[in-house]
Amino acid sequence: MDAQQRMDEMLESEKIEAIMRAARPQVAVIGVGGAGCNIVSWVKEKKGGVSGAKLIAANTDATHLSIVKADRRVLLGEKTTKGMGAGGYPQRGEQAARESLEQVKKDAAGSNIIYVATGLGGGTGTGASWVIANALKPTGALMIGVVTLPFAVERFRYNNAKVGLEHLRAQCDTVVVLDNTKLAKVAGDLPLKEALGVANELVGEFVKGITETITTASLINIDFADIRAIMEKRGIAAMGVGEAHGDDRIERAVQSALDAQLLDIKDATKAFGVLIHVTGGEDITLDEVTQAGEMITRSLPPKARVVWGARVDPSLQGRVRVMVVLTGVESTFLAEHPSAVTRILRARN
Ligand SMILES: Nc1nc2c(ncn2[C@@H]2O[C@H](COP(=O)(O)OP(=O)(O)OP(=O)(O)O)[C@@H](O)[C@H]2O)c(=O)[nH]1
Ligand SMILES: [Mg+2]
Repeated sequence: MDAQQRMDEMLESEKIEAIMRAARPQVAVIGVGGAGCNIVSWVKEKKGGVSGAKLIAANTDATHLSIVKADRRVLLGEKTTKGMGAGGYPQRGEQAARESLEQVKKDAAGSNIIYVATGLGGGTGTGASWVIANALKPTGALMIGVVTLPFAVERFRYNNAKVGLEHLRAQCDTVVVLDNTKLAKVAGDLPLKEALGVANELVGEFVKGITETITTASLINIDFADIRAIMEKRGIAAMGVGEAHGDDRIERAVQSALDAQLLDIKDATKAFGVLIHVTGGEDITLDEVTQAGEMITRSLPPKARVVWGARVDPSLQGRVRVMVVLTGVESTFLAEHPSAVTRILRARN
């Protein structure tokens, strides 16, 4: 190879690198309220962040915010709540968010995918998350809400959570809903603090797994266009996760992802799109990934649109993890407990 050829090749690879960088979607994860900030913090601390994503923690509670790990921290509504939290009042969370929208917009600027993560039921997350999603909507980013529902013992928070979910659904392309009560059951009736940790981990894994399958070279990559196709304007999504090791690990992981009561199987047959995400240690094989895809698609309606990706995570050595996200499903929570807002909207139609 002569000098000229080497030069040409160098220029070409620089060009490819530059185009790749420009084509890679920018991602922002905004954790809102106590739970949302804990989720962001979990990802940052336990997982070293998300490659290609900015982690933003937003809360009205200054004390909590001071211990949160994130790339950016935003104190919401300094005047409204004086750094003392929204005290369980979503209206206060809403007002606090409005006061601080410029800062949030600045921090999330240039993002193509925005995740808004929150625990519904309190004041800040419930009131501020949809206001933030609404303010960022004009950027044209794909807006994905990821929320947990209150525990059964927090029944008094159900109505707030319902109203918050309805508002957020109206502002997001898709809202992935996880029920804290079901989550705790699947996790084996752990004490509250540990059950919350499991919830944070699950939401964190969802955000990190999917984002990195788009932004970094993976075993099987997912395109931004694929994600858009199944998430854009799809309403509610449900999610299941299964993990296994040893013999027939992939079958067992798929089975528990589909069995986990996190998913309502009645809804599964109505799903518009399915995202299958497989993670394994260095020893995972392409055969296993294919097998997972086949098993899951077999249990779904043939017209469902399927997107799948796979990634190696060396820390999973010997284990495989399968995550299934069903988009365009109905929320049993909203259907079973229509809130005042739903009743008013229904009466109007
Ligand atoms: N996944 C998860 N859920 C949590 C966590 N902490 C609380 N929750 C749930 O999230 C709901 C809202 O709680 P917080 O996030 O503390 O409330 P907030 O949004 O900060 O609202 P205020 O404190 O009233 O301003 C609770 O009712 C719980 O169901 C957590 O660390 N992780
Ligand atoms: Mg709080």
